[in-house]
Amino acid sequence: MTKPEQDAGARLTRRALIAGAGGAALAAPVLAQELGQMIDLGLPGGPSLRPLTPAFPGKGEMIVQRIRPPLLETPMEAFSEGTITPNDRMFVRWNWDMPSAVKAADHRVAVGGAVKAPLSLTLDDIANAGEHVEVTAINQCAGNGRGLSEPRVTGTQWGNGAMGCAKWTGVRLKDVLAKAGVAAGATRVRFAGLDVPLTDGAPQFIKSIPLDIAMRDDVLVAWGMNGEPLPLLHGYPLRIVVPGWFSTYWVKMLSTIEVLTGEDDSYYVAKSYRMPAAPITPDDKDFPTVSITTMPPRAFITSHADGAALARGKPLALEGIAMGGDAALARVDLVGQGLELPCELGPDEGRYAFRRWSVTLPAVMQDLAGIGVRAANANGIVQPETLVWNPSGYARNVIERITLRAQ
Ligand SMILES: Nc1nc2c(c(=O)[nH]1)N[C@H]1C(S)=C(S)[C@@H](COP(=O)(O)O)O[C@H]1N2
Ligand SMILES: [Mo]
Repeated sequence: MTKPEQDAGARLTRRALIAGAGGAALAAPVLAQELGQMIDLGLPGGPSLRPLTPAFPGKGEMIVQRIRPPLLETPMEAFSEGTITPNDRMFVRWNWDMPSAVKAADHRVAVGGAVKAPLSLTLDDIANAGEHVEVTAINQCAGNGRGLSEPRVTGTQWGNGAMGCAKWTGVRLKDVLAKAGVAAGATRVRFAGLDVPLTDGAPQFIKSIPLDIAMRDDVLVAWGMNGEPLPLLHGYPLRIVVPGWFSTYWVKMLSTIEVLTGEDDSYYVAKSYRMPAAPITPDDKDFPTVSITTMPPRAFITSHADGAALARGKPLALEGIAMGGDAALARVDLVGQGLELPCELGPDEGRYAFRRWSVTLPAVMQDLAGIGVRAANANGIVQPETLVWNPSGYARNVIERITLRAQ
């Protein structure tokens, strides 16, 4: 009997990337049968196994959460060295179908709404809109790690690999807005991309940010990712980058910039990507919600997976990555087993980047159960001991714990 996923896979297009000066395109099918070995994401609600495949264009080994529209998760092992996530290991998330080709010469960005002069900008116009800026920033899905929620929540059952850090190059959004001239009464700036809903009547994926955030010096209309043109899967030719904010706002394949007056009542702002305004219990039904916006601090052990061995009687060197979220990382402590040990921090590559941490424990004689790392940021936000549960598993930042076995 054929599994439903295989039926879906057989209809698909092989995501072989053809990128050139003229644009980027995807061609030929990624078939479900091409998917490789399975990886266990350790999701408590199960099913926990996912296929690993290098078959997506421009991608190394990625965890397949969904083939189309693509949802690809980065295996944690990709975070074990350095702070930059290579383009071929960056997670991928599309809500709706993405175009399989974009021609650079034909691409236009409409700038409209509450502006003095509506514009239709070419890629050259965007590139000439202002100073070229590079920002190193973490791209993290608001639902990163939601598959680890207990009780289980709805949405893509991500492990912790829906995150990555890249160097983004572009112009300031405020310089692009200045070309059109923001009109009096402007409140928010909304973005749309080239992707369209797969089902009739479903809302388009459009997102907006408050005007003061849009005017920040580090909020970009970006075309570069780690020194290369944005890959198609990551939004060729242009995407929004809002450092410190969850990447749901980082609209890919940017085609429209719309200045709003008043609130944004569109689906993905007013109805979705929201969490309880104050902590709730899983039984609570009616509660006020707020949009998810800024990222809280998080830290991960990358040198050892859960259940890995440690050498009894030898010093144990642990290391990993951490992020401050929307503020600089202030510290990382190893916690658990009655420990509270400050970790050494690696080079600072900017407040929105991953930063490495390391710590060495003296001779360890037994299993280390439930150890973890706790990050704190410059705003005094510290990772909590217990999960702040919410129905969509957004903004997870509970201390992640592992157990190491003495051998
Ligand atoms: N046009 C467009 N942009 C989008 C999305 C989308 O569905 N369409 N998804 C958003 C979400 S929810 C996430 S998590 C990030 C993922 O970025 P990446 O695929 O480059 O990792 O893109 C954001 N930008
Ligand atoms: Mo996301």
